[in-house]
Amino acid sequence: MLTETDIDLKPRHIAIIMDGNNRYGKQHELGKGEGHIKGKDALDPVVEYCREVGIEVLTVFAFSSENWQRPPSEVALLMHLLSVTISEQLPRMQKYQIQLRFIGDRSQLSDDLQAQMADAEAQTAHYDAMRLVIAISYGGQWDIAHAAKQLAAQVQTGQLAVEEITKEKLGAYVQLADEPAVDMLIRTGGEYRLSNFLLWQSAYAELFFTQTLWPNFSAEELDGMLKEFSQRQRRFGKTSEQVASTTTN
Ligand code: M2E
Repeated sequence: MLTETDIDLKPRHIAIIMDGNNRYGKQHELGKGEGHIKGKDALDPVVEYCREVGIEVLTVFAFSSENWQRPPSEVALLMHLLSVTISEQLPRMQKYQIQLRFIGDRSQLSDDLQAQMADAEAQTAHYDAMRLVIAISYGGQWDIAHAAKQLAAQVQTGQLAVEEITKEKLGAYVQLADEPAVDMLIRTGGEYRLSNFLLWQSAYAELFFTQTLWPNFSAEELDGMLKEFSQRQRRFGKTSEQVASTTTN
């Protein structure tokens, strides 16, 4: 686990692309979709670890805007699992005092799921040990276009001049504008892509990729990544000469 001396070098906001559920299912000869069920349970120890070490925000990619193009049976299963997971997570959120938030295009989701999400957010709104953000029907390009639309509407009504548009103004309308920027982005499952996740929010994130399929990912592996993160941050604050001149960085 993390040591005291690492404490100022840990990320405030970790984002995870939880990839590899289907490949895990195939490797273990599970039925169709059962990899996602395994994947659902892999999140719990990661959440507990993040809370334990004092991570402020953990954002996970549960369902992307591109996932709508998966086979209808898989989409249906994922929607069902999302609903089941929210119900399962609520008592855990209370136990650990974690606030649950959702980002993404909710208009694409069923009325029932939208209501369940709003209810979960309301029930956990006052918990302050950590924020767990679930990205559902989320895409980074959708997010930025959605923010641009808000500014465009202000221009249209004359509240805002075109010349006044800045990255700060646009950044105030992207999802999670009220949270610290992502400083550590992890992708499991062996692919080296961002897949349209938090594009704006991850502009300066340290990137971590692992071959581990999401259902096999663990708090131990995350702990190793946090140690690597703190070492990268130490190097970042120094010149290459300073790094070369120290034996223990
Ligand atoms: C998740 C959803 O692929 C998804 C299936 C459902 C579970 N899952 C993976 C999530 O990411 C909702 C909550 Cl509250 C927590 C995790």
